[in-house]
Amino acid sequence: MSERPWTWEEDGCTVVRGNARSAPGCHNNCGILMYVKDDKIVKVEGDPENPYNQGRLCSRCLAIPEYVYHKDRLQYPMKRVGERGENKWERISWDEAYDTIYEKFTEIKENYGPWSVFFGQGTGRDIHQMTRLAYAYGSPNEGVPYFTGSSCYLPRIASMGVCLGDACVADCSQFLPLRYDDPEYVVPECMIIWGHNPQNANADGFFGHWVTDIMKRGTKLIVIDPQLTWIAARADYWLRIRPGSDGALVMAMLKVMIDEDLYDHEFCDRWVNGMPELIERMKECDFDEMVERCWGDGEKIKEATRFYAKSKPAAIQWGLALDQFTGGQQAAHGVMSLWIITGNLDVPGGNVIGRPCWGIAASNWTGGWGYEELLTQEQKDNRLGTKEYPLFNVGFLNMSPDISIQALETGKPYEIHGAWLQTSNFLSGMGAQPQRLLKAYLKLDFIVVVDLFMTPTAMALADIILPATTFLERIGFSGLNPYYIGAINKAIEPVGDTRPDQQIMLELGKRFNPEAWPWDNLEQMNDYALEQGGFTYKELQESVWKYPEFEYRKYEKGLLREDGELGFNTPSGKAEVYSIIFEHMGLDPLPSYVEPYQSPYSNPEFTDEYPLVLTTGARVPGFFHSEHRQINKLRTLHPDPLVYVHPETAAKNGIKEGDWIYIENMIGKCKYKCSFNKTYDPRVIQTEHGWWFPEGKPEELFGTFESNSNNLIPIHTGKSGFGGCYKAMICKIYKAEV
Ligand SMILES: Nc1nc2c(c(=O)[nH]1)N[C@H]1C(S)=C(S)[C@@H](COP(=O)(O)OP(=O)(O)OC[C@H]3O[C@@H](n4cnc5c(=O)[nH]c(N)nc54)[C@H](O)[C@@H]3O)O[C@H]1N2
Ligand SMILES: Nc1nc2c(c(=O)[nH]1)N[C@H]1C(S)=C(S)[C@@H](COP(=O)(O)OP(=O)(O)OC[C@H]3O[C@@H](n4cnc5c(=O)[nH]c(N)nc54)[C@H](O)[C@@H]3O)O[C@H]1N2
Ligand SMILES: [Mo]
Repeated sequence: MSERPWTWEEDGCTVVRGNARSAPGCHNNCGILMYVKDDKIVKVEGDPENPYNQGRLCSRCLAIPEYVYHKDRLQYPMKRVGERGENKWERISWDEAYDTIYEKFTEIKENYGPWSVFFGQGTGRDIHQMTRLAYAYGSPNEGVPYFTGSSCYLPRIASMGVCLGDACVADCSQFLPLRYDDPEYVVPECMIIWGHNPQNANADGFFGHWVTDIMKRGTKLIVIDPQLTWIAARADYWLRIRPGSDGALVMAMLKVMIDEDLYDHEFCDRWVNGMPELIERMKECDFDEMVERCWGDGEKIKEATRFYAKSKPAAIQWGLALDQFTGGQQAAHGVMSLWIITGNLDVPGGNVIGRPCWGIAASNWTGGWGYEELLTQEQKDNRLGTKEYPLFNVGFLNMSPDISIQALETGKPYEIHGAWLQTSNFLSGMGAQPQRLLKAYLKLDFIVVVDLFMTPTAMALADIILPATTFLERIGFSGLNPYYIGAINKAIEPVGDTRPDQQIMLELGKRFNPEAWPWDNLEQMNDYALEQGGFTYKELQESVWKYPEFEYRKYEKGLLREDGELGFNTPSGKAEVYSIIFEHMGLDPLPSYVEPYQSPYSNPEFTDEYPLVLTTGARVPGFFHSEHRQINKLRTLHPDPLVYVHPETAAKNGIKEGDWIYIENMIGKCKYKCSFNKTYDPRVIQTEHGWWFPEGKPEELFGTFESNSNNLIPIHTGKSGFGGCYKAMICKIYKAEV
């Protein structure tokens, strides 16, 4: 709570305080001051009093006035009048749009069953109502039905859910409104940053600058990354490994922990399930082989492991890399075992357990709002992937993307006929083998896209496009993080004839099942959701943010289990380095190393032709996935799609810095501009992701297949159904003709 009001007058402007949210896409809820004159956003600033970001904002938020008033923003609903992809559209009213959607989706339901419509979304946007919309219609198939391996955070969430019963995050005091000044907080002595670039990404509700904040207070870093990032350059240890081999590194580290007796016996005896089995597994593990596999330096790995193990407390902040190879789930199990066996679990400055504030889940990660009461058993049974991949049943209500793609392509177990696509431009960003996905989606009878811009996906597939608003044009509450709930306070009226996503779902939801949507407007719907916290939207609006009570060491206080017993919400009641659930599912119950699907070791026969290891998608500051390419302020700083190549590797292939090059493998090829980076192993390259060219031709889908490294990424997941190949493929490079 702040002493200042939520709105005031300043220099001829009305200042509205709020918390940022989507659109545009972002994983954060930064405190923001929006300056409004004549119902127009003039500028935004970070709110210095907000404990989350303490006044700081990134370039994307600062560029928001350009985004809100961009000439390309969709202004009204449209229907397609030419062929798909022909760029022929006609303006329609909201009523006509809703009527058509109701009619077409009802027809599909009657002919093929409601499960034949997918409800697909992107990452971290503020649309948790979409599950309810899907369920009100009768479809259990909600999630990311084009994102092989659910390759973002869900593999880690699933592993934590199974082994810990909860999700953990590195503690930078973010649960405490007093932050670093709270006497209960302890600054970690050591933090491992694993496959993650906090300053560029601010991923999953973890604000990157917190790492710099704790470094100023003494924390020393170990960074695990194939490139020397800004943060790696400031670390005590930078472990440069081969992309996709993180599982080998973590096995080597666990081996050191066990062999050198560096783990916390007292904690393990009381709270950990499976230490004897882990010790046994480590006897079989060959340290040198693991080091060789990850292209690491054995001595440095030993030193770094000792440093982490001896630091009290110590935290691990991990990133996307662990989700994006097929052995990611097993590697994640290994990484979390590090923080478990060192006793850095749910202690100040360690890896702490976070749950939705007051149980109010505004997160769209795992689906669920209305699942129990709105779906029939038959509908639930038709959720795709639950039989093939039982891990989708443990706390997860999403469909499996890989089985969804199979259903699209083969009609098995049943045919798919329609799709509601809200917040995803998957042909440019999420989708591996995007041209294969395009072909599969073109078979559908009816597709609705809800977005703010005419994206390649909307252009290629939409039969109806609905224009959504930014967060400045609506009310709501932010709840993607487990630390606090912040008000999304409307600063201006919607631009043109756009509507908030939440209102669109409320209005359409009412058509499918009025009883499931008993609210007259967004404020009532928000009040309903916030009821559990004991406050209304109006109260939240005025206080701008509210923090729930927070406690460390919840397992010692009986706060994690429904039965009120001490311990963790797992079958053994303990933190499971040996997972009883994985064992039941026929998955490896212990951490292990799984070689990526395609690599110099799994397919040595390809190394002559494709000698380089390819990783993709390291975040750049000005773009969120495929967004912001039309925002001049940001694009000027980063005009072209870049591939990062070691100068020696470039020279060997006759390539100079700034040349356009082809990157190619057995799946496909793409074209990027070469940028030198000496910090990679010469055998490794990295591309950016999410590129399309809004300035390009709509009928050519804005060139989105040209510089799209997903052309080289197969649709292929791991044994558990989690983890794709985005950060571990093989390839070759050569100069492109100009
Ligand atoms: N090669 C490679 N590919 C990757 C990755 C990688 O590392 N490498 N990363 C992957 C990861 S981790 C993820 S999560 C995916 C992300 O993939 P997506 O989440 O699908 O991201 P975008 O492609 O940007 O598509 C988002 C679309 O939603 C629109 N949008 C933004 N906010 C809102 C909103 O509030 N409402 C509505 N209606 N629309 C909105 C945007 O304009 C944009 O068109 O990409 C994945 N793709
Ligand atoms: N500006 C911006 N911010 C974003 C996004 C965005 O598109 N733009 N996307 C958001 C989303 S959805 C996500 S999931 C997060 C992701 O954010 P992060 O978790 O930070 O993930 P990346 O930036 O993809 O990769 C992080 C680091 O991993 C390294 N890396 C690549 N391959 C490997 C590997 O195999 N092993 C290891 N150990 N490291 C590897 C890369 O070089 C990079 O420095 O960012 C979120 N924030
Ligand atoms: Mo992501």
